[in-house]
Amino acid sequence: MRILSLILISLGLFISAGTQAAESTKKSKLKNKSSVPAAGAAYAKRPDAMAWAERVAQENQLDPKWVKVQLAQAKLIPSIPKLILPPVQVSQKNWAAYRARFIEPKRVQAGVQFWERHQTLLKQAEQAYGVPPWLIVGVIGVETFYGQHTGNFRVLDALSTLTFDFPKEHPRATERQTFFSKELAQFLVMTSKEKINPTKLKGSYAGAMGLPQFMPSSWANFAVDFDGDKHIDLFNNPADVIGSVANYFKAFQWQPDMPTHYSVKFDSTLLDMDALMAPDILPSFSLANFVAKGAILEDEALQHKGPLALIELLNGDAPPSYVAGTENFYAITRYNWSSYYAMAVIDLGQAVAREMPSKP
Ligand SMILES: [Ca+2]
Repeated sequence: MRILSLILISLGLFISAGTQAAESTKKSKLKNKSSVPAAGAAYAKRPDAMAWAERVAQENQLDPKWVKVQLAQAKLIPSIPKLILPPVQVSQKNWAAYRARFIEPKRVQAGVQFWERHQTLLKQAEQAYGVPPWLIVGVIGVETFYGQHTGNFRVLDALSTLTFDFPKEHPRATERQTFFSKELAQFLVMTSKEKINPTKLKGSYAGAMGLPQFMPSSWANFAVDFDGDKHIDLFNNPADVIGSVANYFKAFQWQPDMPTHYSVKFDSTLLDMDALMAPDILPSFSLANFVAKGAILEDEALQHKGPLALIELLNGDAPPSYVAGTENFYAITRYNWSSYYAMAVIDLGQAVAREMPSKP
């Protein structure tokens, strides 16, 4: 995500596993420099890489020779180990600033064009998976500006660097290195299956790919061939992109017709902020319990059946923003583990929906 910024990464909000956008947050900054990343030494001469190739080929029924030939072409990208480290200075989170980066006229306009161009596919995806167009449009807009920023790193180089040269000083080095080793294996499985030359695919510095920035494991588990041409292509095929994002949310329990969040105020005489904040973004409170702890809800929120979470979005020195998040809000955070990300996706999707000439 991926995935965008400073603020959130710094708090480790994006340092998650398995979701496409995770850890790709810094990519847009890099992209702006439009630089082709400098490549360092090749992995052809690294015994650890060749031993890895042998093992992974066996585990995944790949031809060991083919895997070695691919890895031999992979190169260390010196900037990536630095990018994956948590920043030294923790900057203050600022939802208003974060939001302004995504909900802006050019991105909204690109969203309107995307929606109009793919209206039929978006409707088909809603019928097949129960996931509304605005959500798919919001995700693809936040992730890659509708395909404008899909990443400049060769995925093979990025994942090899994070597998064989993961920075040891990272606080969760072993866990993260293992994660990327599995992603590299999945990447080779996917390219072998699709008969794609692995050196040809580009993505984020963390290996997130295509319009929806799927990591290889997400590609393996959630990507779908939505146009039935026997291939899954998340780089060039809008049907596969739209179907795959919808399928991802269905897999993470998106519930049709449930709102993502409600506005919330507080009753200072009842307010138990510590209790309300304790479960973080995980919906844990019944409506009655939520209200008993000092939350004030209105209108349709009072009819809500499922559990709720109090979502806090910091605004730098200004007062925080709060909403009552539902299970659908939580589902969006499974794409990228951040409430700021989820809220940006929702706001962008809704902003695009409002600008659609024929109201969807
Ligand atoms: Ca397809």
